Amino acid sequence: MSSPCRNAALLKWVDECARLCRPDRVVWCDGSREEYDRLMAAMTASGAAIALKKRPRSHLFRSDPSDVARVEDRTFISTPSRVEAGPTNNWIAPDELKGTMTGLYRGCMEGRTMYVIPFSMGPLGSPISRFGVEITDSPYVVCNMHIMTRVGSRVLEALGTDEEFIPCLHSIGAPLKPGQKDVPWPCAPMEQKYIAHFPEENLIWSYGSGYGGNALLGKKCLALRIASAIARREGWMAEHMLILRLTSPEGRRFHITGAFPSACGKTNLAMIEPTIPGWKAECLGDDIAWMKIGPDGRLYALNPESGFFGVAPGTSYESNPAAMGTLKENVIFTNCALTDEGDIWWEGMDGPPPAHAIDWKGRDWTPASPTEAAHPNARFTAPAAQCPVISPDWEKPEGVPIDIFIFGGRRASVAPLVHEAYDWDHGVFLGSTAASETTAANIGAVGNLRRDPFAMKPFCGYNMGDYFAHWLAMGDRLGKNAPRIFYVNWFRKSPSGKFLWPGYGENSRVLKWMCERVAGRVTGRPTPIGILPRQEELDLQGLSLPHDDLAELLRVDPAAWKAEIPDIQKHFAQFGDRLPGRLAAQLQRLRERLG
Ligand code: OXD
Ligand code: MN
Repeated sequence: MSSPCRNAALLKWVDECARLCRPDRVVWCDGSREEYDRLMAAMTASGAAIALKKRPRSHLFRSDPSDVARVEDRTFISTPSRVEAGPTNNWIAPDELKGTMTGLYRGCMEGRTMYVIPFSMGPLGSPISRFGVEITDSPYVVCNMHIMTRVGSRVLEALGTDEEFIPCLHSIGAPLKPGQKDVPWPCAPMEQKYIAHFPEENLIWSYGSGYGGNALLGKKCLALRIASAIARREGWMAEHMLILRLTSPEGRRFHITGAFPSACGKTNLAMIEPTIPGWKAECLGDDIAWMKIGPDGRLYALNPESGFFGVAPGTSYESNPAAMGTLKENVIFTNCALTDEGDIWWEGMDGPPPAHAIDWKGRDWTPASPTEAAHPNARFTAPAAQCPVISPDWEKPEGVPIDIFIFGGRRASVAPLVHEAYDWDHGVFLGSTAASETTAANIGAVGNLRRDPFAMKPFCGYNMGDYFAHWLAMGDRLGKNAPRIFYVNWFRKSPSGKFLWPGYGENSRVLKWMCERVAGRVTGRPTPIGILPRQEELDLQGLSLPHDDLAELLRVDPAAWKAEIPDIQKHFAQFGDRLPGRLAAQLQRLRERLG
């Protein structure tokens, strides 16, 4: 097929990649519905996809059991010096990594088609948006990119003859010999997987995995790792944050962004249905926020994605009705279970489990089976526009002005339900020390406590110490317009291991308190760790929360916090002289307040 592209740099790069990867053919993706349906039909015919009888235009994929999540151990920030990548990233020198990966890419698309996907992160025409082009040999990736980004001819048109783009090269790393039969989910062994970022060149190379953030390169690779490095250079922010609008009964709008580690309920909070009367919520994004200071000096946030790549297990009409409403049609499901009626199922979905299903590995499953039917990191890929609570302003080119930042994590103890930072520096301290128990979103042990600063540990494209400094610098620029900073923990447990807070829609009660703090309607109470609500300031009408549970949720235990200090010190020490003195001063102040 002759190329529809007029952009000289893009043509040259595609030509170089084709010579290196040696695909049987090159296809320029036009982003049309017809293209999506054609690829899905081909994948259904080959056995890679299963068309779901119960959901129009929806398909189920089962990955290789070794390729089920992001691979942080195989993810690299390849800056010229190790210190630029910092202690929280894996590092290999660019020459060495390029040498290794070039060897892997050589001939890696033999027997396959190379797809060229021009895409835009953010709506076309927005001053905040950026272009990327992903080259991939996975039609599954092409279809996911159709949902997660704006793709195709309109982007190619916007790329014109010389518009800049971020090149993203992806291969599943599984060439086919002539006559060799393909498998449903081809990928390379773990030790050959590389998710590589070259921030100095704005370049992304990914090899060996077809799953999620490893392969949909607009998401974590471009919109977080590379964008965070660009944002630092250019003076804006690329964050692992949901974006939410809350409107009070009086009609005042509050815009909130929230950073939580993967699989800690970010999508649920993004689509919250408030349980408190008169408050309305709209979703603007569930995973990533790009934020720039606007002409009025406030911070404006835009979601660069156009779809949700959400964790399926636990999603139900009870926990997240808006997500369930989004999943009725045009959805890609990965590693969910298949019911005998031709629908998907996962643990935690409403109603009783099916009497029989096919599990994510393609085996017969019944409720008596010893293993889960869906993988804990099973996902749905769904268009954001289908979300019943999507805000009419979610694609507003200039974004929305942010009032509130929330940080949080999953902690059984120590962190109370909510506390507010005393000021910006203290808020940056809270973000920089955020801690959470690990989840299935990454390959590795689940349930261990780790510090995940700003929920960006796996996603910061440069030295995290410099990233903290960038946050401080943004606060200096924002001054009195800076959003207020809060820290939440929906996951605190009683000594007997029971969750103390009901979570989900009831989290609106905590959001309301934050809005009332912003509006100056409540004072809170100062504690050594920050400002907590007075018990009577939390709107708990209609909620039967035992008094002791409330007291425990809002309890600050100085001894437990003092015990945290050596761990925070150790965490900070890894950044050496890149740790801003202002954060060391915050730690000292916390120590003093704890007495
Ligand atoms: C995600 C993640 O997929 O954070 O959003 O893992
Ligand atoms: Mn995420």
